[in-house]
Amino acid sequence: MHIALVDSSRVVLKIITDQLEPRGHTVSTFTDSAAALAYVTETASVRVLITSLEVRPISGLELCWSARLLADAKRPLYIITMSSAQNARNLAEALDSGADDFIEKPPGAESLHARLRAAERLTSMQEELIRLAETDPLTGLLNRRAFFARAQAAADKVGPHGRMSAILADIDHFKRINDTHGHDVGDTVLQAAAKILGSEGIVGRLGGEEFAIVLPHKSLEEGEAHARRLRVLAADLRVRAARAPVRMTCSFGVSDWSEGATLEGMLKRADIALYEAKSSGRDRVVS
Ligand code: GH3
Ligand code: MG
Ligand code: MG
Ligand code: MG
Repeated sequence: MHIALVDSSRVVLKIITDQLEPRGHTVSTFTDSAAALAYVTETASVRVLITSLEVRPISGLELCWSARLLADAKRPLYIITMSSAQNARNLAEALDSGADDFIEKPPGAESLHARLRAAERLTSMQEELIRLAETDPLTGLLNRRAFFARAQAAADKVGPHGRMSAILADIDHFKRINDTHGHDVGDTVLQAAAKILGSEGIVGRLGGEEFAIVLPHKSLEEGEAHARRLRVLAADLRVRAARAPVRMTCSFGVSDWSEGATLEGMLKRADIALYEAKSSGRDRVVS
């Protein structure tokens, strides 16, 4: 696991690092608690934060609190506090500040490893729950809620003067595929379509046979080019079925960020373009 370790003493940092690294952990050490907070906030791979309560410039309790708030809420972070003065008050304060565990300093190697095994169990389970909550089970793409959350986070990063484009894709006459070949084949077609559509960007299944793609930093022209490639790939696909190979086509609506720079507005314009693609004959890209 990637562990961020914070203590005012380089000697303590060295002792603990020497216990952790031989067991395969990656350790990033800090004597400055503000630097540690910035690092943990920005570095998604950090699973465990071990901090002494006696650190500066921000206190260990504040560090726990801020790391809890600032680390992406969708990311498991296990926090272990350490203090040489182990007493009930420190323990309660640490846990109330968002810590998961409290150990005496310096920690014994065996108890530290046991606590890290607990951390690994818990964070793996959290990670799996987050994955399940974000994924559409049929296609493996983001579900509707996760798509909007990710797309909004990307939009916030891009900012009003950046570039971004969006594609809405909808399988043409999908109902006929279900009616002709059965629902199971319909499901297989959805999975095959998702594999093609999911190749780039933030991609979600919004419902039924409708998909959305957000391409951060891509212009309208780049979004159109991507949609045209996807259209050809979808039309060329043959999905195996009992009777005969099943073909499909998709319609695409493309828009960009430039008018108003809101996710909602951009997707609304893509939806209008998709409607136009449908009403003008399907199997095409409109922007
Ligand atoms: P259009 O070209 O206008 O988009 O026509 P369409 O038939 O694709 O669209 P319509 O909205 O009429 O039908 C969508 C169908 O998709 C109806 C619904 O039963 C089917 N569907 C929705 N979700 C699933 C799914 O998870 N699996 C399967 N097999 N079918 C689904
Ligand atoms: Mg429809
Ligand atoms: Mg459809
Ligand atoms: Mg539809």
